[in-house]
Amino acid sequence: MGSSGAERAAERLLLAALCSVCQALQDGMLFPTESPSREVKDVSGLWIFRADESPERSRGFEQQWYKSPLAETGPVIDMPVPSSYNDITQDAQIRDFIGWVWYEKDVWVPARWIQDRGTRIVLRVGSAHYYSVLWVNGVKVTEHVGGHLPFEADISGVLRQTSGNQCRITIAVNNTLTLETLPPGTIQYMTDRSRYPAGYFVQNTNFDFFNYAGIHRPVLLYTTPKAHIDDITVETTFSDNIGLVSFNVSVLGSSKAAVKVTLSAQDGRCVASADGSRGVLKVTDVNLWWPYLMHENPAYLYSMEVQATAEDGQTDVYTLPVGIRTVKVTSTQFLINNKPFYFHGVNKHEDADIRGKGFDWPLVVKDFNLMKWMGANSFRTSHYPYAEEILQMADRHGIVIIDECPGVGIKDIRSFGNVSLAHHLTFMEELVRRDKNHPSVVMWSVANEPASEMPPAGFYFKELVSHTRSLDSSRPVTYITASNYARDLGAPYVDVICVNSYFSWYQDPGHTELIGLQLNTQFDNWYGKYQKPIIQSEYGADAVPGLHSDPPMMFTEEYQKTVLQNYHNVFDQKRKEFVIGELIWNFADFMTSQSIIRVVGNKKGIFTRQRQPKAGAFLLRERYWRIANETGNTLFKL
Ligand code: GCB
Repeated sequence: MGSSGAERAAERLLLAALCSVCQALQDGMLFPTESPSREVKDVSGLWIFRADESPERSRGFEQQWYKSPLAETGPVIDMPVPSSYNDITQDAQIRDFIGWVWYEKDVWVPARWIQDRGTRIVLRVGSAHYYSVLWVNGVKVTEHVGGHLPFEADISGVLRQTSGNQCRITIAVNNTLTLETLPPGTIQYMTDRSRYPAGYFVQNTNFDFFNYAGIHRPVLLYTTPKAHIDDITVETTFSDNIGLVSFNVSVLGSSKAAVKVTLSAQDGRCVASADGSRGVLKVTDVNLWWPYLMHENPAYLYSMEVQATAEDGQTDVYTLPVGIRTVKVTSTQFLINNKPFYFHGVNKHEDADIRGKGFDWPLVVKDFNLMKWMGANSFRTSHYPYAEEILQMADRHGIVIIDECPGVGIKDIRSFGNVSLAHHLTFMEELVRRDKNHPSVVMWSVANEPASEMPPAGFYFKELVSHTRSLDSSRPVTYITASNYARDLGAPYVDVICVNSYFSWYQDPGHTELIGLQLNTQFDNWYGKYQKPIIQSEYGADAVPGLHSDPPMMFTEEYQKTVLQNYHNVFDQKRKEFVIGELIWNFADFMTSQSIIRVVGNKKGIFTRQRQPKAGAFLLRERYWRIANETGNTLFKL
């Protein structure tokens, strides 16, 4: 691949990034659900796949692979969707591929969808890494910059104009990361011909997880009536025993649709209703949404049915789960429903054998079972937004979420420029639009460990945090810092200080006896300077499962346990003051790129990548249940 290929790919990325900034989010992004007026057809499953291995990665576009069946353009292979493509084959070139890959699937669209001109047909991709272009029957229908978030296109027109109810979906996905993408990266050409062949290049990144790529979440076709509910925004509060749900419904395709909103309790009883696209519902004897282990009846969800009836009499119906709760931050506390909430939880990754970052229900349900088993009440979506289905599970189980955007590895000063900032702001808009109605989401995290000591970081984070607040005033905003309190330029703008530290691991490796002193200093410095509550948003140590030594040595299960115990001693003092949470790094072992500091991935999991507990998991389990019994409103049995 010559330099022009990657430059062209980068250029395409850039153009699309700018384009999406100009369009700034007019439409909603409701999760597709079935209703009396809506149908959903999941077209995930087996797709065909072709990586564009041409030196410049541009052959697919030059030869217009989207115009004809992909198999006619050259050799194709089977590829499951959703899944990362990297670990599916035996081919290291596919595992490490950088550039455009092509996916295709032929599906049938029900004839009645096509015939009924009042039906709108939408194609939606849950997420693809990172830059995608979508065609239906050879016609381009949309493109999208950024992984981890959904994008969709109204394809009714294309289907009605082309070959009836046969629908060939082609998706080209490019995983190239540049200084302006999120996360950022650089393509580096190796020009020393005595060491590298012509055109040799690598993708550099500054994050510690494998750069999995492909179509990571389900691909759906769904319908709505032409006049349809485009977006719903809900905000909740309460006073005494009265819950208040303010709603705002936007309808597209009709300027005079009559909107009716009905809120039902879990037993189906209607508890409030209103007419109009905006308003406030009052719920007497409200059942609040409480976190897991904070209440004996956690995660109470009402069901809000929205009906929009257009002039022609057609009604669109959409049902949204609603949890009524409040979130507030003081200088020493995090309050949920006006009661102090202590985060005892985990950091996760979307990561597993074979499927990489591909969405997988068995894995999701297993992970929730494990979190509940260990008494975790929260997790952070390190280092990017997780699948919507995961947030829905968290809503239903009362697991509290810090929702993070993929601002990870921002270490190069050129990634603090205007183009990067514009894309970052747009990303936050898309994230808030998607996740704003989840009661489980209690805080936005705009980045992880950026180079926040570099001078542009002050302006960058001021803009980013204030823009996020303007999108959603009901939740606090943070970013995760690893820099020294005295050199951090973004901290003045956040609501909660989140700090990552690895005493006795990256600093003073082997010296667990220093943790107490260093961690106390860390907390006192940050609190002394900012008087904001603090979450220890990462701490931990690698443990290769089955490796033992006493006295403990690095990489053994005993060492991981000892590090945790030393941190916990300090947390137990400081949580009486201003420390409001602890999130272990990491829930499970996960894959990284190959390097001399990783032995087939990062081993800081308290579970293995196959979700089996290491010694540290049992330690945390005892601790979390004990804390729940001290801080919750009721007694729980382990
Ligand atoms: C960190 C990063 C996380 C890494 C972790 C580690 O500070 O936020 O992405 O995986 O440390 O294990 O090095």
